[in-house]
Amino acid sequence: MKYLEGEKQSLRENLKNYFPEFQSAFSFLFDYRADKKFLQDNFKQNRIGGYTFGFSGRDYHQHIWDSLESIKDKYFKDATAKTVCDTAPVLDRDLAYRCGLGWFGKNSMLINRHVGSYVMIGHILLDKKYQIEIAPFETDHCGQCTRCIDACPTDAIDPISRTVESTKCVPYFTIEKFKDDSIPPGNYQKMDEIFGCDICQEVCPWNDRSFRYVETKNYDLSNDQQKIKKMFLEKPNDELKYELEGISKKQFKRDWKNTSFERTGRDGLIKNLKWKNKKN
Ligand code: B12
Ligand code: SF4
Ligand code: SF4
Repeated sequence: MKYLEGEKQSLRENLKNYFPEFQSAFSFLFDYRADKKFLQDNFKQNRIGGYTFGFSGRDYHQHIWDSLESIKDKYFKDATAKTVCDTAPVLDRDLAYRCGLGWFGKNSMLINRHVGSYVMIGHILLDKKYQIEIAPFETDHCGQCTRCIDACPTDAIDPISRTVESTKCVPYFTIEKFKDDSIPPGNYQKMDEIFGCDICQEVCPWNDRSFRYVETKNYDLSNDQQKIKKMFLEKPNDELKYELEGISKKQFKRDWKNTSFERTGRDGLIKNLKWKNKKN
């Protein structure tokens, strides 16, 4: 992934390389997941990464940057600050771990005891230190469980190092490698996933909200979610591919502006679907 290489790589080695005034960070988890019934009701034909749907159908970056900016304006007016989520040369999981917000699961996700792993991570980096109590590092709560390793359809999780081999991971193939049409990993052709993958999270007991005390939200769909559902989740693969081929790149860009699908664009999605069609 180009955005992790070269200069970005050395920036990520130390927060001060990216933000020289750095003194402290506040780390936040943005919970986006619904319960099983909600998924069954909505993910009918195809499945997409939950984060594409969970922030009312909007691209999560904008939502999180806006939230962090308003927290910054309210509580950190007197400091020089940077609000970051995903795209900055910052190890988001590592920083959240250092803030005591969770441990690294065997699937490499940051898991929080109270909300599980269906969270996106954002931070406010500051040029001041604050006198607050810092949560201790979270201990590992995976125990002997191997559910995520067993369930991964492409054997992307290395059980020894507890890391994910990106090139085998479905989100890499479907979202990052959107211009390169080489052979997809493992069982991709047989999977329902067309954009991202949540399988190693779905099987994780820490995300099983049916017996955990996580608040259930009101799951009325927003207009953007309805639109995503109608376009991507209800149609058989060949029908969806045919429809996408009938839309120009520009039109697709206009239609799906401010959603996660902007990243791959029309062609990236067609590429993902092409492999599904080979199966038929
Ligand atoms: C590149 C990237 C990907 C790549 C590669 C992932 C990978 N294996 O690294 C691909 C495209 C495959 C991917 C997939 C997904 N991603 Co992604 N991705 C990133 C990104 C941009 C960089 C990750 C990175 O630097 N990886 C390099 C490795 C070395 O670092 P790491 O994964 O951050 O974490 C490891 C280290 O922190 C290490 N570690 C660090 N310090 C220490 C200390 C100790 C003591 C130990 C033991 C370990 C340890 O252990 C961790 C686990 O291996 C981050 C955003 C960011 N800026 O960090 C999001 C991020 C990791 N992705 C995220 C998400 C949500 C996903 C998906 C769920 C999306 C989806 N539904 O399709 C999948 C999950 C796949 C999986 N099981 O990991 C979230 C994770 C949230 C969470 N709760 O953990 C992040 C943090 C974005 C965000 N800001 O919220 N992603
Ligand atoms: S996201 Fe999917 S492909 Fe990647 S490690 Fe998890 S289960 Fe495997
Ligand atoms: S499924 Fe099991 S091993 Fe994998 S992250 Fe969850 S608790 Fe850990």
